[in-house]
Amino acid sequence: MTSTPTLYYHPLSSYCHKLLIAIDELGAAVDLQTVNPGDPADRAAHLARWPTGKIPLLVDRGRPVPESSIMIEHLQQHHAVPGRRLIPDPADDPDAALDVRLWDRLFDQYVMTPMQALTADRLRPEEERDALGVAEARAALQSAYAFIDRHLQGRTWASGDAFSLADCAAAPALFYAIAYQPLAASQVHLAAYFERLMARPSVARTVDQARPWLAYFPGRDGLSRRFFDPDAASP
Ligand SMILES: N[C@@H](CCC(=O)N[C@@H](CS)C(=O)NCC(=O)O)C(=O)O
Repeated sequence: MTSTPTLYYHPLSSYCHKLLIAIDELGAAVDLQTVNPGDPADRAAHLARWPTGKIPLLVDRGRPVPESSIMIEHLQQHHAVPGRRLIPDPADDPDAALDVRLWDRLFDQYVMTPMQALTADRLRPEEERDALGVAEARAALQSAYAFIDRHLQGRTWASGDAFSLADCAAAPALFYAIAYQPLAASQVHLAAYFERLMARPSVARTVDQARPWLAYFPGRDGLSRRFFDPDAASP
């Protein structure tokens, strides 16, 4: 009998969004358990589950399965509705599988990472803010937007023809990054891709479950009003 894995997560977290989108796409049954990394007791309990203390974390049959991309591959292998995939079968097309992994890595490292640096800076006391670090993170985002925009010309999704792991990584990374560093007007391919991502039902549902929490996102003032209305919010 297949057991139901538990996903330790928080509804606002970008990497947790990556997992929620993938779970939805794969049709996987997962129990959700909220972790608040800002709460000392929650954090201590979570560190005991896995030593990095990061969310999301999947626990399957008592075994921790860390790191978002590995969790998604694990869910695909063991818990997906038959026939649903986010990474092509390497036995069918090894290059297609590699390309999906490449674009997953590029979104995590070149969009998610500088976006997280900007969030971390906003959460610091004023006197500990790092203007140089902020400038570098903004420049990193601008450079990533430029190469991703070029890559997306003539494409629907980030890799191949189908929605994939790479798009699961792209959606939350871009959702939060654009709030800090808007796209340039010329980046029309990336702008259109962002709209396709936001219209994808799995992504729309993930954004919807985050809406009550967006008032706590430090970059909330940069979010489009369709996602967050500061006048309607009551944090
Ligand atoms: N490489 C990890 C990154 C996960 C990550 O950065 N999670 C953030 C939330 S979006 C986190 O746990 N932050 C709290 C902390 O670092 O203590 C993955 O792919 O799962």
